[in-house]
Amino acid sequence: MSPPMRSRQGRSTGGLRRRALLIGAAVVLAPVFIMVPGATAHSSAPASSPAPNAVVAALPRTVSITFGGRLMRVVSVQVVDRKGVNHAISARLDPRNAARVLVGTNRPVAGRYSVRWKVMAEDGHVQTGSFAFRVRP
Ligand SMILES: [Cu+2]
Repeated sequence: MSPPMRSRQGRSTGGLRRRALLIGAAVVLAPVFIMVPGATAHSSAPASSPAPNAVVAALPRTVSITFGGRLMRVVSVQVVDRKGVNHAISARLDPRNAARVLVGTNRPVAGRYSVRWKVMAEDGHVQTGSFAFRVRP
């Protein structure tokens, strides 16, 4: 009768220790898991319209860039033609989607455009990048 009791006691002590270790690990790992969603805001290759390397019939009045996470603000966006002329006249966060930047353009010409963006992610990190598309003559 006494050996099984001892072994039961031993198991329960081991279980408690294991539980304490698991709780300790959870406390240590929690900040890592909390930081993961912020990391997804860092998208080095965001989706855009026009898409990177697209060939379109005309320069859209609005170029949009969609990131992997919410942004705090737009720092700057340029839509530059081959001659170095900037065709962006405005750049703002989409009021319906804080992960999207809407860029207003004017004076369209045919040719290659470079979109150079600089944004601040929700966690305060500034990111830059660029992509290009072409407008058919
Ligand atoms: Cu960040």
